[in-house]
Amino acid sequence: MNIPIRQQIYNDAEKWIYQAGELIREQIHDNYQIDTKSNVNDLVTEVDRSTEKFFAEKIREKYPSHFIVGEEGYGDKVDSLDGTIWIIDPIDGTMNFVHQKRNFAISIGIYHNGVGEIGFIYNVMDDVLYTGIRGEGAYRNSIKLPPLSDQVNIETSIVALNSSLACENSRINEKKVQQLIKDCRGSRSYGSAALEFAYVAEGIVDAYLTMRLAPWDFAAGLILVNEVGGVTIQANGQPVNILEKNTILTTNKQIQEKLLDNYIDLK
Ligand code: 2AM
Ligand code: CA
Ligand code: CA
Ligand code: CA
Repeated sequence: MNIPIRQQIYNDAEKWIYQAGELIREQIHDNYQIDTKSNVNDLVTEVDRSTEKFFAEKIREKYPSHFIVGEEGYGDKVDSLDGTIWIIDPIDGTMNFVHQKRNFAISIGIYHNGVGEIGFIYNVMDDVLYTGIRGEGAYRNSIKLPPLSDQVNIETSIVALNSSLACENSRINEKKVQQLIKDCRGSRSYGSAALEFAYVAEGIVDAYLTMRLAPWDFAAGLILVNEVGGVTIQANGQPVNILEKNTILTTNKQIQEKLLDNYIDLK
């Protein structure tokens, strides 16, 4: 992607994210409508929908040739990586949004011909914006993040994962996950995939493992983690498909190898 165009897109996206964040903060104590999606614990609110609509309208007005992939249905039907695609999760961590009124993020990944160019993860209530720009680095509120440590052992690592992975389940060997939880220094579940990616990029969490994420959950995070020298793959070691649901392991290369060899055993 041409650099001046990328800068323009970056500036617009950043401006819209701060505006959307302000709108969300204004509504956080309102009596907004809460619905369920695939199951009773899969929540969506009016605020998720209005926030995605806000981005879709801004993007279509300014960049009519760009494509939008969004969780809440305001995007386009996209089945090719050609062109510029904005992959948007208006609120990542809706359960946290509803129950905790914090610990959720706006996540936007911008891809050009399949290459991740710009990633934004905005922790709305903390007013912390993580950004990643291909080839330029990753930032937390404009402060550049250092490269990930490559010296970390499992024993000194903090691993983020969905705690249901340690329960009996049909997708991953839960005994190995339990062993990982025992062997690592500490495990965490934040309930926002985007923030979990951001924490890996920031180096405050060493790995994040999860069994089912959609493009809008990982599109931005993958770019951030790349920029600090980390890697994001499927839990079976294969590359991630940007437009599909994936299992996800994001971490530095050393831990990735140890996790794949010793702890991740897919059924
Ligand atoms: P969401 O809040 O945007 O739906 C929760 O552990 C994390 O997994 C959140 O980032 C959540 O994103 C994501 N997630 C992906 N698919 C989900 C589903 N079917 N139900 C609930 N959370 C889901
Ligand atoms: Ca959702
Ligand atoms: Ca999400
Ligand atoms: Ca969401």
